Amino acid sequence: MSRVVTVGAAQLGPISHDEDRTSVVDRLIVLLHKAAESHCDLVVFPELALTTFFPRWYTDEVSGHDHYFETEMPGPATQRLFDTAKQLRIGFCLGYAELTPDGERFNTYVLVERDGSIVGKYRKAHIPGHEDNEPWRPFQHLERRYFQESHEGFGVWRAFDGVAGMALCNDRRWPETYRVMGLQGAELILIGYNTPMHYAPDPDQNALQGFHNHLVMQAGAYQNGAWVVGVAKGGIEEGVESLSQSAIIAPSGQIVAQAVTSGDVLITARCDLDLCSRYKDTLFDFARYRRPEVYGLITERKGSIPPLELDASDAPGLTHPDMAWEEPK
Ligand code: CDT
Repeated sequence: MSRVVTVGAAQLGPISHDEDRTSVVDRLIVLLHKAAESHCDLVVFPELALTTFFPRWYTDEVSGHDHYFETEMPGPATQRLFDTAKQLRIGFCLGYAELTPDGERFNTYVLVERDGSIVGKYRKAHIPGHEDNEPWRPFQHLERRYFQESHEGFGVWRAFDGVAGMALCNDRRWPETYRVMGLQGAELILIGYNTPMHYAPDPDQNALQGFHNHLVMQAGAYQNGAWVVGVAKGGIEEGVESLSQSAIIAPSGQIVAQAVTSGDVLITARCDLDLCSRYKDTLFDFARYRRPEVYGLITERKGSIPPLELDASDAPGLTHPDMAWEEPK
């Protein structure tokens, strides 16, 4: 049986702070109809696809942005999206800000099957930016103020005739994200992003945003033998320019479809999930070639700790901080 999944990456252009959910959901539904014309099985929307990227603004109270959060999914504004997708027999992945009944705030992705059933939810693990107002920046990146780090990890689910997993924006820069899913057999990794072009801590990186975006996703696809679908909310939103360049990447690491504009646009690709085994069963045959026994530091250590700087004459042979120094006999 062929396992070709036709995937649509539904890139969004800017959403202004006063655009209401009805208007945004209308835009998503237009893209769903385009996806139906292209015979898509699955449409992937970006991170925080229902609102502007509000962490660019500071509020004294953390609850100051709660009107950008969803307390239910589907909820009153998003039920139409679920109903339309089900009618069209298209699954989708949608990013939104989630406020739980316990008052926890997460940056969340939900995956929905073609029959309208919810496959799974992913809550963002790597939360970038800062917690407090930093007025020296031209705009804030306060994800660490408005979202908690989830501890649920990178799950995968049987869906779309294969094994699918999700990640959100900054997650895509970390190789562990893909590998944890790869170790669970992920064949389809869905990633939404909002990436400002300006990186205040080191503006020399601004010109490299597009390069870094594709670099990490192409590497993640190839090293894990998986399809990767990276979907942007791009363009100039509330005066801040964000990267577009949404892409669908094959398990070979090659980009097979890429957005060339920065507004609402659907790009599609026929993703043959059987292509994954060409990489998973050969060069990246994990069971045969991986060496977890020499990767211990990956989970034991968080920050990097270089070897001690010692005068070689003080400590001949000492090469690693974990090695105890013994007096030579
Ligand atoms: N949304 C998101 O995670 N954006 C980050 C910006 C990093 S700079 C604070 C990203 O990694 O693209």
